[in-house]
Amino acid sequence: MAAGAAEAAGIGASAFTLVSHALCPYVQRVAIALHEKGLAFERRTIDLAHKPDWFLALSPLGKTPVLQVRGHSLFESAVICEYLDEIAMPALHPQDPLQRARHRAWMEFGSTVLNGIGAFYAAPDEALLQARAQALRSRWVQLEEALGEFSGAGPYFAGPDFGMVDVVFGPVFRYFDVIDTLPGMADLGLWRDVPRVLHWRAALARRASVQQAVRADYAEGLHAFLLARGSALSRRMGAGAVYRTAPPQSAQVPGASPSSV
Ligand SMILES: N[C@@H](CCC(=O)N[C@@H](CS)C(=O)NCC(=O)O)C(=O)O
Repeated sequence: MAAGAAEAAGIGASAFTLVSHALCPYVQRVAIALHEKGLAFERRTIDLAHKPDWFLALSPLGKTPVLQVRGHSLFESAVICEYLDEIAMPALHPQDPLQRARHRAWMEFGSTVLNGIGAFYAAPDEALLQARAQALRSRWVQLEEALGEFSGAGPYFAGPDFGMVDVVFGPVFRYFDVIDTLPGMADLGLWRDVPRVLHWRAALARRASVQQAVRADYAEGLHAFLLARGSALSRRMGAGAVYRTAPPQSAQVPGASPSSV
């Protein structure tokens, strides 16, 4: 990265700067991992609908997150999380290479679930919305089975210790803290007969690192984002709907309208 771009980005005062978008689940992964490691960091939040030049100079794919470390720009959230796991304790991956590979595979599964969530909230009509909801439900059923194998008495993916698969799924489940409140969602039966997944989701929602990965106005920002999609879900929400369960606690609401977050 050019030094000028770093200056424009305000990077340099702390060892880690996380270039963020307020709703991005991949950014949240990095924020959670940094918090779990006790590593202080600064945030630089951008509007993905209007990507600044300094950001495009840092991010080869034009995506958040970017983690700025000693003048270097790291991109791709999984890569960044793996890096953080190599430089600071506590370890978020198992020691055993085979188990570690299995956990990485479930991290990748988490990325596929995020794509499924994006497809769900962008579904153009009711038929597709319902089909994509059922596709998501199938993912929860797969996770229910995986938890039976990995989690034991829980509460996390691999038992008592919080790990990298938990880092990935904290942001996945957070979407549903808003989505579950939307009209007609209960009828879709998304969470029927997946008690282990629900137990896991609740444990992740209580984790300080997961809670602190977003701003206080996240729920309101996500609600506004979903409402603006022009999708079947937006129409269910209704024009002019205001999110009331989690009133805004911070002044800045994201102005970004990327196609997905
Ligand atoms: N594989 C990437 C995905 C990152 C990603 O898709 N970020 C979204 C926001 S959540 C983004 O920057 N989108 C802007 C764009 O694609 O133009 C990662 O894990 O970091």
